[in-house]
Amino acid sequence: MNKIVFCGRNDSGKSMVLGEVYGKLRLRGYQPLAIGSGVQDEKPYLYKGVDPLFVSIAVPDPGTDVAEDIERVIRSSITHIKERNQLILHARKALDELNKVRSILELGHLSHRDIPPVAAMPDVVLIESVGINDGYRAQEARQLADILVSVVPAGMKSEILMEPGNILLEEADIIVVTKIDITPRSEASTTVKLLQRFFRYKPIIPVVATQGVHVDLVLDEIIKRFSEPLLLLDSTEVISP
Ligand SMILES: Nc1nc2c(ncn2[C@@H]2O[C@H](COP(=O)(O)OP(=O)(O)OP(=O)(O)O)[C@@H](O)[C@H]2O)c(=O)[nH]1
Ligand SMILES: [Mg+2]
Repeated sequence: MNKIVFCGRNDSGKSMVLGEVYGKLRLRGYQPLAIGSGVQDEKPYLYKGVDPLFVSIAVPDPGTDVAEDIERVIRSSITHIKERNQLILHARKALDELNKVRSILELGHLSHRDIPPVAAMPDVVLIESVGINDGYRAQEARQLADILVSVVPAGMKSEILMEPGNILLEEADIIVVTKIDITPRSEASTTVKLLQRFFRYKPIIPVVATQGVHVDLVLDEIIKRFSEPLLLLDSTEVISP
């Protein structure tokens, strides 16, 4: 399962971007699991319409940026969804049985619509890092991510952006620049240009995360990376003897 990690300093807009990406992936037929790094992430996810069944909060140890036991968190979320689906199936069966004797017992009508549908199983994981204040340095976020999305607020000071050791910018697959609607135009444009100069071959996408402006462009870049070039090589090997 592809793991997409959203990293960036605190208050940069990670949760808003993650929530937007969740919704857009749903529209394209995926079922993401959202993993936040603190209670503060829950509200923006729900605001963006993330289904609470697919939200987990895994608080990392102090000083680290993503929870070490993320695999366990994913497994336990999936187990929870499976168990819930089992209960739903049992309830449907029980309802069928009940409906058989309904008229004899003179019960009111109950229908399958009163029972929630079975949930789809997650096929992609969205993980939010904790947003350590001093920048973009947490190695574990890169190690965990199949796709690393670094979130940078448009008003971020150039000195901080260009500090040596910001590996999460250097190694990001996609850089998302947020808050372009509330940052003075010249400041936002300086930030974007600076990033473009330093990371010439990376997609650098300015967005308004709160309103979802330009998030489709982020989605396109994410989905492009779902098809691993090495996997494509494998499949051509199978096709041509
Ligand atoms: N106007 C505007 N506000 C934004 C944008 N992105 C985020 N915000 C606001 O910035 C604040 C922080 O956004 P979050 O998405 O919670 O940021 P975060 O990086 O997840 O924050 P932590 O998880 O606490 O580190 C919220 O009040 C958002 O509404 C944006 O593009 N434009
Ligand atoms: Mg957050």
